[in-house]
Order: sequence, then structure tokens, then C-alpha cells
Amino acid sequence: MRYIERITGLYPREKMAKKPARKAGTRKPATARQKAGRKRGRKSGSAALYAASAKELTAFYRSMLMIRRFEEKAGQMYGMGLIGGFCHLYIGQEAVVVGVQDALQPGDQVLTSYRDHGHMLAAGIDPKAVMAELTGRSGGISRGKGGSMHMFSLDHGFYGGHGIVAAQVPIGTGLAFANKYNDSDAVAVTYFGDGAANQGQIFESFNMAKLWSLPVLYVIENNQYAMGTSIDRASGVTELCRRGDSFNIPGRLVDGMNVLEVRAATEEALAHCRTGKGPMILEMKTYRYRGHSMSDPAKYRSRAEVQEMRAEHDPIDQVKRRLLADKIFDEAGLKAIDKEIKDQVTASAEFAQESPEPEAAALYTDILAPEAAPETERG
Ligand SMILES: Cc1ncc(C[n+]2csc(CCOP(=O)(O)OP(=O)(O)O)c2C)c(N)n1
Ligand SMILES: [Mg+2]
Repeated sequence: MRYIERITGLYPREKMAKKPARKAGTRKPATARQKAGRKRGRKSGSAALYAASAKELTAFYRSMLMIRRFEEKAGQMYGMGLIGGFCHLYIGQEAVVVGVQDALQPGDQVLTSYRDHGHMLAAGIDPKAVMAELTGRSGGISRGKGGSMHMFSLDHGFYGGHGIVAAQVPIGTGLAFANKYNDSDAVAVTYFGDGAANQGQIFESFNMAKLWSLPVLYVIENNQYAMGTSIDRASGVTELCRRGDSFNIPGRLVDGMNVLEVRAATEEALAHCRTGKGPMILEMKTYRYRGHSMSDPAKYRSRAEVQEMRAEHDPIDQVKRRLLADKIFDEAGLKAIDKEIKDQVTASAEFAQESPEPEAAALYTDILAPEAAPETERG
């Protein structure tokens, strides 16, 4: 089977088939099939879709579109030399972070890799503060000192932005340990990629998370590539939802291009983690349309492969079709939303260019948290 056939086979076209929008506040009871699937602890192919109200569907659409337009703008600004260093775009993967974030409750923590702009926007961080961080300005969320890969916001429960592949996984597991130790019911949602899934520290984290039944949800964003290496060339076992098998950590395969499937699977997984049952893994099958970073021309895959994913499985188009079919919006209404979001992104780009650069003295601040500063010097 050709590679593209194999991956696209996971995204049946009918997944977002017309379904009447649910009235706000009326959650559909689980079907017998869904209940049976849960009982069996089914490992993959969950087709359960979240029954979103019209309001929720619109919110998903807006959030995904905001990430898409923001990333397009970031790409342009990088091309103009306004953003330095590395810049990894999230275009194509929007449904993952939007679906997961919507299922969280206040106090939950989120950590991810360097491909983090979408996660920050989904966490509710002002696009101006994210864009100004990309341009290294003092109005940035990390005061212009972190850049694309090292953003952080305790206020939003966002624990970074990590440039070392898989470094966030033991940190997320440690946060989950703290949650349990402090009797909090928060879950540490720890994202990582298909390439990171082969890193040794993940397995050490899995072992401890299971041993101590820690409330950590591992979300594997399997976008099929780690830099220029496809998952088939890097992993002996490509079903990453099974990576927890030998630790007895349950895992589930999710269509990460479908925000409703992501939302439903996350809700169930969080309930598992929150009720003392320990860690869980969700493998989100997704796809990035752009290269690994802005400097990657992505010659390791065909144009047709990317085109097919865009045309057949785009997460935003899927929701757009539902909004139109259910007559929640007409074309003019959707255009107005697009314009509103574009204006917001333009304003963030302006802010990111007007905000001053950090003072030279800022090099010496924000290095240690005040309470973490040692009382005595070692040596
Ligand atoms: C420990 C370490 N090794 C190698 C690198 C270089 N590197 C940066 S991203 C990357 C690929 C990771 O791919 P994946 O986990 O699939 O995430 P994606 O970029 O697809 O989101 C590599 C090898 C790094 N940053 N850290
Ligand atoms: Mg990857």
C-alpha cells in the first residue's frame, strides 16, 4: 500500500457527515457501542464524535482559524526577516490543540515542544503577546527573551515551549506528581511528537507515571514526520498509541484532523486521569502542511501527498462544511468571521513590530525565580 493511501485511510471522508447541532447544555448520552468500546478499553479507531452545540462548533472554527491565520502571518514575517531564530509552524494540526484545550478544566497544565504557537493561542494567550515574542520584543509573553520555542505563561497554565525533543515529558510527569502530592485534581497534559516518541526519557517517565498512578495525559501529535524522516523509517512499531503497552498505560488512536473526535476522546481520557486511574496516551493522527521549520523545503515528500491531505482532511474545512450544512452560518457570515480574525492577526503583527526591544539590562533578569535563588554560593 502506498504511504499516502495508508495515512489517508485513517481519515474516512464521511467522518464529519451531516449531523444536527446539539442545543446548548444537552449532552447526548453515549450509545451502546460507545459504552461497549469504553468497557473493552478499545485501543484504536474511536469514532466517537463530540456532540457540539452550534455555539461550540463556531468556537472551534474560530479558534482553529485564528491559529491558521496567525501561523500564516508568522511565516510571512519570518520571510521578511522580522522573526529570527527557529520558527516551527502548526498549520494543519489545529484540530488537536483546539479539541484538547476545550476539554480541560481550570488548573490543568499544558506543556509541549517548540511547535508551540497554536498551544499558546488555544490556552487563551493574547495573539499580540505571542507575536511580539516571535519578534523578540518586550511586549512578548516571555518579555522577548524566549522567542518562538521558549514561551511560558503560568497565568494560562502553559509550562512551555521546549526546544529539546521530549524534554517536556519528564517535566509534565513531574507536574503530575506535584498534582497528586498536593491533592489537586489537575491533569498535566503533555504533548510530544512521533519523533520524540522514540526518546529514552519518555519510557522512564511512563514507568514512574504508571508506578505512582500520576494524573498525566500524554498527547502524541503524530504528524507523520520528525524533521525529514517519516515515521515508517524511524519507528519499528508505528502505532504510537501502543507505546504504553509494556507499562500498562492505556492508549487510543484518534483522528487528529477531526476536532470533534479529538474533543470526545480527550474528555474520556481526562476523566480517566482525574479519577486516580493514572496516565493515559492519546495518539492524534495528524499532518503538518509546512516543512519542519521555516528553513525546511520539505523535499522528502511529494506535493501530491500534501495536496491530498489539504483537500480531503483539512480540519477547518471539515467544520466549515458542517457550519454551512447546518445553516449556522452562510458564506457571508463565515467571510465576516475570517475578516475579524485577519484584523486581529494584523493588529498582533503591528504590535509585534512597534513594541520596543528589551533593554540590555533585561539580560540579567528572569534567570532564577526569586524563591529559587540560592541563599549561599556553592563552590
Ligand atoms: C534531544 C534532541 N535531539 C534532536 C533535536 C533536533 N530535532 C529538533 S525537532 C526534531 C524532530 C522531532 O520530531 P517530532 O517529535 O515528530 O515533532 P514535530 O517536529 O513533528 O512536531 C529533531 C530531531 C533536538 N531538538 N533535541
Ligand atoms: Mg512529527
